Amino acid sequence: MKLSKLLIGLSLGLGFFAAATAQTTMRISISTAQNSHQGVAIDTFAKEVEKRTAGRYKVQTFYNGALGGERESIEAVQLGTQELAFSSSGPIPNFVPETKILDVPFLFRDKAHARAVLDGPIGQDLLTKFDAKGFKALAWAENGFRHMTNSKRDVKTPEDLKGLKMRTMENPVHIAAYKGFGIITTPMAFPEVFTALQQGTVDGQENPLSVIISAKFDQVQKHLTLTGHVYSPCIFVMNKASFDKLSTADKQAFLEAAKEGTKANRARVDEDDTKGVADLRAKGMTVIDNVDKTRFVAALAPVNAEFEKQFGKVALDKIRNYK
Ligand code: EAX
Repeated sequence: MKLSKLLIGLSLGLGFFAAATAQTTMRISISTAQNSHQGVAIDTFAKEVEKRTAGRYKVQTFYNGALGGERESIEAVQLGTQELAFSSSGPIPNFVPETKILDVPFLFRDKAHARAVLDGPIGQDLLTKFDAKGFKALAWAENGFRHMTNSKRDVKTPEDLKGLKMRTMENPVHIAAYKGFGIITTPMAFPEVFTALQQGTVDGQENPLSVIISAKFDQVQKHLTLTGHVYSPCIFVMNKASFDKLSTADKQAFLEAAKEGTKANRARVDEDDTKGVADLRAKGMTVIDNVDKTRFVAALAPVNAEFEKQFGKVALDKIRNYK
């Protein structure tokens, strides 16, 4: 009799122990390499989630578009076939149209301005718009100011862009803007870009230094011009149902882990911006770092008039003038 009671007690104890230490594994993906501003974002996030939930949750990290491009990954998070993604804002307006305004060229003065807007009431209000679309947006992060690269010629003025076949993100605001420069636009998921540049399917692309460096675009692009024409946020998105299932404490843990990821991400962008130009020149790229940006802004005047109609001067000025 005693042995059976002992065995029942033992199996119950093991059962409770197992329940207490059960670990749920979730997946998060990026389209850049692990050794990048996006890689450090999700690696920090994953470490912080496991630490802050005492091991109740483990986040498996995937790099280089292993689970698909950014748009595919965001779709998978919306459907719930993938719990988390870290993405640039590129494809986001296709899911949450309110975020389109962030992609307007020359909207932000510098990174400090962009970070203040995203971390302040304007950016935080935009995060709430994700809920109705099946996402919990955990935090804004950073891709950086985007610059133009190509394999054909130096770009010193907006006229030099005319006729270049450039890969763009699958982003309606970018496509409209770059057509305004006379660029022949080819929207494409990021994991296909290196090969497209290598094969000459497109002449060029545009991305922040952090992406140009981590994607080794110096191997397939000769010319870089620091146009800084668009500020590109990144974002941590989670499947809403997966987030809602978390305890209050674990919800807080995921939100704080995302904030820690953003801190590491922004620090890496600052580091890349500091040394990136010298590194890329050392690797053989010609870098034009003194363009007259007012000429590029002026070249977009007709398109900007459209953006003022689309987004409203008040909303645009609210961002432009945010301190
Ligand atoms: O990883 O698709 C793009 O150009 C985005 O900048 C992406 O985040 C690069």
